Amino acid sequence: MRRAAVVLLALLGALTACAPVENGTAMTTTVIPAPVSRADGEGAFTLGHDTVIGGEGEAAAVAEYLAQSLRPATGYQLPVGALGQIQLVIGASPAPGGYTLDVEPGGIRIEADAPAGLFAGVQTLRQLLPPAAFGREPAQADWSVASTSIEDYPRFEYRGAMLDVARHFFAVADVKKYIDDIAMLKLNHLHLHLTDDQGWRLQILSRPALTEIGASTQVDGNGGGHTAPLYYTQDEYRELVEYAASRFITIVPEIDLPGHTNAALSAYPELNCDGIAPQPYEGIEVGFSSLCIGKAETYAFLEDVIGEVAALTPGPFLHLGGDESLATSDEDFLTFIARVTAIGAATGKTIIGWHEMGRSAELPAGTIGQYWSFVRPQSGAAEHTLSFVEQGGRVILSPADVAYLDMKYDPTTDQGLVWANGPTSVTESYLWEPTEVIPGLSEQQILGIEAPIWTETLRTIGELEYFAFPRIVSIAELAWSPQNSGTAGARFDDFGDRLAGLQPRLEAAGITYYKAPDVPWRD
Ligand code: TNX
Repeated sequence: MRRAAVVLLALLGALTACAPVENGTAMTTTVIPAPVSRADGEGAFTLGHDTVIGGEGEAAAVAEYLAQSLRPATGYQLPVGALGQIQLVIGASPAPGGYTLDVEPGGIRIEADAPAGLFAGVQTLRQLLPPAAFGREPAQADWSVASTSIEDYPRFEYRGAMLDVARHFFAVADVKKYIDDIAMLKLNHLHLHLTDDQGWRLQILSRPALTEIGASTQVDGNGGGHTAPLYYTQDEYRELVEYAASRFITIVPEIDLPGHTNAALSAYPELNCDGIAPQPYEGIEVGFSSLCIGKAETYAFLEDVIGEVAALTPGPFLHLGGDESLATSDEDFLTFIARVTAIGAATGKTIIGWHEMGRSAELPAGTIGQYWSFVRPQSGAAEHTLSFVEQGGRVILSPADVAYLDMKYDPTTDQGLVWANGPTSVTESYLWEPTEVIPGLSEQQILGIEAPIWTETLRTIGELEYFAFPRIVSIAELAWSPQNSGTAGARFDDFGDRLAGLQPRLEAAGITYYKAPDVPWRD
């Protein structure tokens, strides 16, 4: 059975190998997210047994990543040295975060002013190779890259995905796979929604009951299948931070406060105004829990938790939630937000909050707002979002009706939710313009775009991928590529074509995806 699968894979590899070659020259393949500019040349560079990948100093780790990504499929040794036919160079970038990539028959050169730019260039190069390059098994292919010259850089500096590990827990290996999936799309932040009513997923040494009690459940109980605990130890969290960093992805931890806190309230009775701990929660309602705003114990708790999370997290951001605090009075909410954001800012981190946090006029300077209303803002949402800008901050856009990956694709999709204006097709996920969402919010005030995936109905990495792909590709392109001024129809035709080009690569990479009817898939 296993052998048959390997033979089948090899055959598939041989078939796909023919695809990019026409009349002996490698055919142009498309890149997604679309690069800023590209001019194709004559001929092709072909990877072979003697290919060396060159990269010194800060370029060495990226060169090693490229070698590791290509060794399994090509079977070549691809040693990394100072000089190679594929050369990674720290030098100049066309713009921050960007790179240049030149492919000629004699060699390939990627240049950037920082390793993150080289890494983006490497992701482009992987897409210029035959699809089998994404596989983890030896494949037969003509490992050629058509001559081209690319200049590329991101439109927005923050390009994110969010994963809710609270409603359902995802093991370290699953999160690593998701990190690899998003790295391919040049996303550079992974926001982990670590706490909610249904579970507290990060060990806090000074508050052990948070995970001893608060991590005992998830939606629908523990599913019966979990033998390991439903949380990350601090070592496991560090492992995720490091793995993400090796893909130039910054982990953004979220501790959701003051609502969405039933798990914490069930672990520490003193956080409740009546001193009585509620039962752990396994449903999917929102808005029923709140920390007790008036108690000193609440702030002692927050000092402990926020101190540990900040110390564990090398990245600049700390997300403190603030959404859907429906069980907290307006007055209490404002008192709480001023206090908790001050505790957060005292750690040196930049605070991020869901847009409701903008109800407060006492945010630490530079606090970032994350907008999660619709492409046409619902009441109050635009105003609350602009409040962050008035207080010296910027905005991350996650409009729920286009960027929430947990929405159904259409009414027949198993699982998924529909509250955000009904199902979200791939077309809808792509055809919106970030600067048109909030009147008065300029391009410079937008830090970036993020695609959250909430997991009330999603249990496995395959299910996550199925809901994410291909809509996360839309979000990644909106975050990276220059604004395209064509008509909606022309823009989606161009995007759909390139998405179809990604299909054999997703398959080679073992990424589960939805064969959406609005995409012109090639098979
Ligand atoms: C809204 S968006 C939520 C989450 C849910 C999600 C489901 C936001 C800040 N809160 O609590 O999981 O909808 O799509």
